[in-house]
Order: sequence, then C-alpha cells, then structure tokens
Amino acid sequence: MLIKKAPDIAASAITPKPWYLHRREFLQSTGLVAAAAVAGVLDTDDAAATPVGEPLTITKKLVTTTDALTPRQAITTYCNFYEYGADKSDPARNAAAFKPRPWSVSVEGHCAKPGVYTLEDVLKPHALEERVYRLRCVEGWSMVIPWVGFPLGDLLARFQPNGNATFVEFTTVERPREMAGQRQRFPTLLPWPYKEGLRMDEAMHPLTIIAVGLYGETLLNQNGAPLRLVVPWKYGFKSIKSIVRIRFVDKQPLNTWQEQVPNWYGFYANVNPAVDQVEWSQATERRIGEFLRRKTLMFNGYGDQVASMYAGMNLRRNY
Ligand SMILES: Nc1nc2c(c(=O)[nH]1)N[C@H]1C(S)=C(S)[C@@H](COP(=O)(O)O)O[C@H]1N2
Ligand SMILES: [Mo]
Repeated sequence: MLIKKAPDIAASAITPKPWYLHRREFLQSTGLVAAAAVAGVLDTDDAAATPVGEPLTITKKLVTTTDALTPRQAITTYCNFYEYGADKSDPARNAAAFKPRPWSVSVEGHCAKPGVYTLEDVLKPHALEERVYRLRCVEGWSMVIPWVGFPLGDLLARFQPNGNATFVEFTTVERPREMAGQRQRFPTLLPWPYKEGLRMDEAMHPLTIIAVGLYGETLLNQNGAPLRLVVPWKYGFKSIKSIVRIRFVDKQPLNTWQEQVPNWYGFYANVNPAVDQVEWSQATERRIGEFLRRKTLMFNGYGDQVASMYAGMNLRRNY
C-alpha cells in the first residue's frame, strides 16, 4: 500500500507516542491523511511515497542501547543496497517493482539437511523478537533500529551443519530485471550476486539475527525483503540483504566488498575505531538525525558479548 502525499496536515496530528506497534489500528481508525503524518512523511517528496509493511506479531524484546531510535523514515529512505543503485536514495526509489514473494532459500554444503526451503518453511518455527540494535556503516554514519527477527543460529541448527562447516556463506538474489543496479556490472558497480560470510561461531552467536522486519512491520524491499542478516558488532556491509542461498563451507568465503576493494575491506569487518578504512576514518560516526559526531565504540559497543570470540586474534590485521 502506498501512502499518498498529504501536504496539508497540521504538525499537531503527529502522535508523539511510540506509534509503530499500533500503526495498523491507527491507520484504520484515522484514515490515510493522519497515517501519512504518523509515518512522518511530511518532510520530503521521497518519504511521502514510502510504502507500509505488513504488521508482525512480536513475542519478546531485546533493547541493547539507551540511545534514541532512528526514525523509520530514515531507515526506509537512506539505504545502502547497490542492487538498486549506489546512491542512498536509489533503493527507496527503485525497489518498488521487486517481488519478495514467493521466495525460497537454497541451503547447501556441509550439513545433514540441505535443500530448497520456501520462505514459509524457513520462518515457521521461529518466534519473532524485536531487537533494538545500533548499526554502523563503514562510511561513518550509524542508526539505532528496532529490527524484527530471530537468531540466525536457531535457523542454522535446523539444517544440522557438520564438523566441516567452519564458515557460512550468504548470497543475495540476482534479478537484474527487477534490480536496476544489477544491470550495471563490475567495474561500474559490483560483481553480482552480492555475497557475505561469517565464521561459524559468529553465525551462531545469539546477537546475530535474521531480520524479517523493522518498526513492527515486514521489511520493505529497500531494507532487504523478505529476509536479511543483521550483525550489530560488524560494519553494515556484513548485514546482507534479500538472501537466497546459505552455504556451509570449510574455508573462509570471499565477501563482495573484499573482492571488489581488498585493501579497503576485510572479512571480519568488526567495528574498530582504531583501524581506519582507506577512505574514511572509523574513529567517529554521525548518528543519522544528530548533528555532532560521536565516538565509535570497539565492536560497536557489543564487546562484552562478542570480544571473547576474537581472543588472541590480531584485529588490525584481521579487519
Ligand atoms: N545485497 C546487499 N546487501 C547489503 C548491501 C548491498 O549493497 N547489497 N549494503 C550493505 C551496507 S554497506 C549496509 S550499511 C547495510 C545497510 O542496510 P540498511 O539500508 O537497511 O540500513 O546493508 C548491507 N547489505
Ligand atoms: Mo555500509
């Protein structure tokens, strides 16, 4: 459903409450005009066309930061998803024609239960949780997002990986007819399909989630519908979108950004303010919606939970 532009709404129509959990009811009771105000779409033409997802039922919440949430408008219109183009505004503008259903995920490699699973099969046993996480992009900006999803480890365990599965590789869908950016190839844009990987312990870590929604609703196409990773202690590029393949492998896989620019991006990509990427310092970040930059935290502030996985590793060399 598209919300049409509503230029003549008084600012007083905007609810100050955390409206998103009851968004659908609010929408029904007050109609489209108020809904546009609720969605915070009064500022720009772009945002006025932001579609709405389907409401999701959430059973638990894990809030990992006291920082304020980044507005829904920002996470749905300021995106990195090169399959739709390299500008932050391209995904929201170009993703409407993409069809995230029907969908299936191919599970391959070192496991007892490989196969092609429908989206419904993939999601069915998992209760959805809200996970409020900081997400830090290597470009120097960050957001705080209420994702909806479940632990990736719970999903992977169902496929019964064996002892040879030391890494997991993820692949994004390849549909150049629906994804304008994929009609440009490397060196213009990226070598498709987009790929990412995690070491097995990182993939099984309870903070690593498969996200199917944000702000209480299913993901919009520009945020990686119908399912994506969110790995909060790593730079955003590890959080691969619109996943169609999960492969258990016995070697460290080559991720797309490392393949593209090896001296800029590593495999681990743990947020590390002490290691600058060639183009951007990683010491500070700009929280979207804020003016002053803040200091970037080691492991994006999740060190207590994840640092032990890297004990003894040189995190300057393994960036
Ligand atoms: N398939 C795919 N996944 C991707 C990207 C991409 O270009 N293609 N961009 C990554 C980068 S650089 C970031 S910062 C996050 C951004 O997620 P968001 O737009 O939902 O905030 O998605 C990541 N996942
Ligand atoms: Mo990013």
